[in-house]
Amino acid sequence: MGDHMRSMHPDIEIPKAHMAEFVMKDFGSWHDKIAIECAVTQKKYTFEELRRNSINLGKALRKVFELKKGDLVGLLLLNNPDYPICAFATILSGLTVTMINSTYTVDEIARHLKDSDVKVLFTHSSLWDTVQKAMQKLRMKIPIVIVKIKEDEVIPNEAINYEDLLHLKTDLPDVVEIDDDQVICLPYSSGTTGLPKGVMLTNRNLVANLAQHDIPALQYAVKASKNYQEVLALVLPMYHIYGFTVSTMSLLKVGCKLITIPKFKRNSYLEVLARHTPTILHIVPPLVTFITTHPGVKTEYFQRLKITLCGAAPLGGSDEDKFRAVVAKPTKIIQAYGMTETSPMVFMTPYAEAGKYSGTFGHPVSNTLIKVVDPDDPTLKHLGPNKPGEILIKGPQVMKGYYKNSTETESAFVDGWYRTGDIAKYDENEMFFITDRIKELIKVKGFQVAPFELEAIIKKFPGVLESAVIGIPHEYLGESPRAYVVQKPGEKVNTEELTQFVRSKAAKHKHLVGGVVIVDRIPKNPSGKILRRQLRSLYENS
Ligand code: AYL
Repeated sequence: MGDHMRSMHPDIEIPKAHMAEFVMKDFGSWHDKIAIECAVTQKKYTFEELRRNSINLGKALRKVFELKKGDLVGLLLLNNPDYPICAFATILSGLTVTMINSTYTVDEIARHLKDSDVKVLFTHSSLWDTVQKAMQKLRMKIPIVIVKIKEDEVIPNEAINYEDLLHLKTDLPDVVEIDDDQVICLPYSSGTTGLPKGVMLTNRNLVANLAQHDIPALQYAVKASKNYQEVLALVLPMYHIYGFTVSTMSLLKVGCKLITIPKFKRNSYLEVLARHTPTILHIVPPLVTFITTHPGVKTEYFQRLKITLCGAAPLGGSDEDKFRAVVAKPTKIIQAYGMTETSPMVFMTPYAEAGKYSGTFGHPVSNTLIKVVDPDDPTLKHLGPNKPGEILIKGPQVMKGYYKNSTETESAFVDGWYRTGDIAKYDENEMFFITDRIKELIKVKGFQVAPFELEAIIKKFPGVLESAVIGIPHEYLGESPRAYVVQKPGEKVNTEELTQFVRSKAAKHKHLVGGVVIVDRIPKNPSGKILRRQLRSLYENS
């Protein structure tokens, strides 16, 4: 056993390419096929339209807003056919795209805009008021571009119409050359601790990761041809790295048709499955639960299904087996593991091995080095098989660092290894299994919830001395946040009002569905760090 383990896949050469051009490289071969279609409005683009519009919009962005290399463009958008156009346009123009969660509250949007120094924001009329409030809060004014969801929408006077930009005539070059090391994408993640931070993903990170999972991905996604096209029901939001890179970028790259719905609703999802009978599903564990338990789900929806990818949160072996039983076909379900900081793909079950084992996310993707270590061992010695330990990662997909946050960047790495805060083990076949999570992060429906962020909100509520938030198991959500609250001496906290207060400040997935529990004390170490494990066992039965 060596000092670390290497991916069992042969190393690949990471192409030297501009990320957007890399994705669009083969678009010409299937230019007239539909690339993306909204299941609700039926708005659609062919691959050629997607490419042309991306180039045009990119030029207009540079012309109208006089942006310079590396400037931030914010996307506060629902899933819709124009989303990838906005992203490609930004990247083709040498700018950086930051995806903002479209379910965010005013406070959360304000924080994201401020932290990322967004210069231009793309959004919808339905989010106009929220955005205005966020900007008032920040006392800032930036150009807002409105992307219509419905044809007959009225656009606010002060806004810029996306369509006008798309049709603007300019004589600028199609593409702005960039260095491989330039940050092109800035999604947000709280990592192992603290508040959400901008994750600096470079051109090389994203090209590498698309190439790294091209090999396993191509084994299931057939490149579009005259008579054949894969179809994906794209319901995971494109503001999350899973929806952005794994679903949108990597599948457009092979000519797959993406079916979008603006907001996930159970019925719309069922309609997409019924009408489009996708060949590929990209899901998260709560959707596995949905598919295996909802009475409206019919086996015939899966008649063309070839492969299902599931990631972002743990999926138990028995849920995987139940899923196979419902979709009936001998479908392959592949688990993937990764994180925003790793662009995101790190582990994936190889296609050939899918279904042979349950509850595993397989091997590291190519060009990836892994260590499994005792998190408390300062030498960080690789433990070898069958011993659970923290996963450490090295590879071309690992982020450059956190935006404007060198302290957090430094603590995220040790000797060049990225510390995941996840505990896993691998067996004799080098199949990996997650066993625990030691970082603060809570995962609700596969989305991140940073306890520190909720604790900061709770602290502002009358009567609260201090609080600690942890995730507790939830049947459908995976986990749900629960707050343990200590009251100020002589004061009482109204837990219902506190729950309501959090609802007004934080997006839905962060709501205190796990409840609020009043306690006498919160266990901490001498430097004041909350001991969440101890807290968990202390109040296990409350
Ligand atoms: P973030 N099993 C268990 N936990 C997981 C898994 C998995 N398969 N995948 C991700 N996680 C947890 O940044 C883990 O704690 O990225 C990890 O540190 O929102 C954290 O989620 C990262 O959360 C894909 C499809 C990766 C999805 C993803 C997940 C991206 C989530 C590769 O192909």
